[in-house]
Amino acid sequence: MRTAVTLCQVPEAAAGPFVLHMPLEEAFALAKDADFDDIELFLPSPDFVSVRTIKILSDAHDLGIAAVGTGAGMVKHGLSLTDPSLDKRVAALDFLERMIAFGGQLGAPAILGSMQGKHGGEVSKDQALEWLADALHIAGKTAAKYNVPFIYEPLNRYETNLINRLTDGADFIEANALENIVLLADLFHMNIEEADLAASIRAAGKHIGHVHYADSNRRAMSFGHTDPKPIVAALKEIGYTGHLSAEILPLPDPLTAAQQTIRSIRSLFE
Ligand code: LER
Ligand code: MN
Repeated sequence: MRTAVTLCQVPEAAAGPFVLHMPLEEAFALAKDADFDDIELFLPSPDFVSVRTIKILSDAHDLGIAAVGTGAGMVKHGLSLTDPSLDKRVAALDFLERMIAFGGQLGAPAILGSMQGKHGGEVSKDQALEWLADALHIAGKTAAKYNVPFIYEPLNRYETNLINRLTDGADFIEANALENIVLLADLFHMNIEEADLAASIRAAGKHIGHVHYADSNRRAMSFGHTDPKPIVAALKEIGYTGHLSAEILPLPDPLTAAQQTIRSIRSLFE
């Protein structure tokens, strides 16, 4: 198990659930000070910064790259894999593939969250899920070229109407025989959608490849009302060895949120 903290460089997501919003060098230094193993990057596009620059920062601060988010494709560029427009869907997949290549060169998988989009209007649920499965087939194959998985994230009902629960994500992977796709268990979304977080983690266990470690109110763990003990027990039971990544609000301030995450993880794992 490794720890990670989110670093966002997307102005459109300035109010989003990311701990570090400052310039890259400063953010890497703060992550190291707070004693994280790795960084999760949320960038405006795959060409915002060179792979080489990130490698230099990563080596200088002895921090790996845990994953790269692709949400800017939606929040900045308005791209979704289930958009009614073929041109938009093609552009969305292109953005995703370039993000996979960017992360892949850093040994980091890319995450599909908000770019999965929604069904509605002229797009039926079946149609949207078919497009999603087609895109995940391609994303899984592209990621495999870099020896990383591709991460699919079920989101809560206010962000998508496609797949909201972990076990539905697992069924989707199996029903579509998707290869090299793992699930992201975001404890904030799960707090809204799951009847029992630990039970869902056990049920979807073999598919889970990444965890967003957030409390019920999307603040650092113990700043809300989630009990992390049964969740961590379930993660241990399924043999989870991936990241616990702090995709949380930087409250009351980035350093306190970062340090609280580390304190929570240490208290449960050591
Ligand atoms: C992305 O990881 C996520 O959880 C989304 O809720 C971001 O809006
Ligand atoms: Mn998330």
